[in-house]
Amino acid sequence: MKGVLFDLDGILTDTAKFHFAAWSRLAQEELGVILPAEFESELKGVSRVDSLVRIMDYAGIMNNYSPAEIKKLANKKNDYYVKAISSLTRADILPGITEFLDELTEHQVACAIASASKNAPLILKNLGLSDYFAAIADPAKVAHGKPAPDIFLAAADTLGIDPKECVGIEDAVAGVTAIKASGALAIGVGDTQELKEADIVVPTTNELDYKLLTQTFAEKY
Ligand code: G16
Ligand code: MG
Repeated sequence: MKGVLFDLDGILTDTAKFHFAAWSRLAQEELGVILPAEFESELKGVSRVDSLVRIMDYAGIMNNYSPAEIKKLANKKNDYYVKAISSLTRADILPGITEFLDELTEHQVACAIASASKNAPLILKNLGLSDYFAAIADPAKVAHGKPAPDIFLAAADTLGIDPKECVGIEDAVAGVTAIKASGALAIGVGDTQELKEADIVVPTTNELDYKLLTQTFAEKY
């Protein structure tokens, strides 16, 4: 195992609540729609514009908006979201993550970010985690979002490591599918049943450690 490819939202910090709050505000103010709570998990790992398309689809108003209007609405949501994440600090890092990153650094395992979020650099900076990552794959440069493998392939490529020598870590079903399709080993964080496609699932980020990764890797290959 030479590299670890990290999803960001739901693995390093919990931004799903901020995404949901921003979408809820936009949906209510601009579209006159109240979003049901299920949307919080449904939009995990889904790109910004695709999230808006899903919301409009749900509201049955997809055909009422031009591509330019969709872009404008997506930008508005992002303004709300960026304002919310500006208050993130080290205290918002999920349990065990800093210790896990320290361990990986100690063992000279390269780390990269494979997130659908265009705000990943800003989030890492606010959490004080930027220095741990040798690369942040740019979601604007990949053709297909998760569950396609593109962002994980791009992250491994920026590290200069074969995806087969990498482990990917994800909390979303689409993300686990993307990791498996890239050829990397998949670690799921969350519900075992929901993330059953992963090579191994742990309930929380606190259970992530170097030994678990190397053991799972050794069992697999
Ligand atoms: C994240 C979130 C999604 C969000 C997407 C795009 O993906 O889980 O809810 O819509 O990024 O974010 P942004 O609007 O900031 O570009 P991931 O892959 O980090 O879980
Ligand atoms: Mg995620």
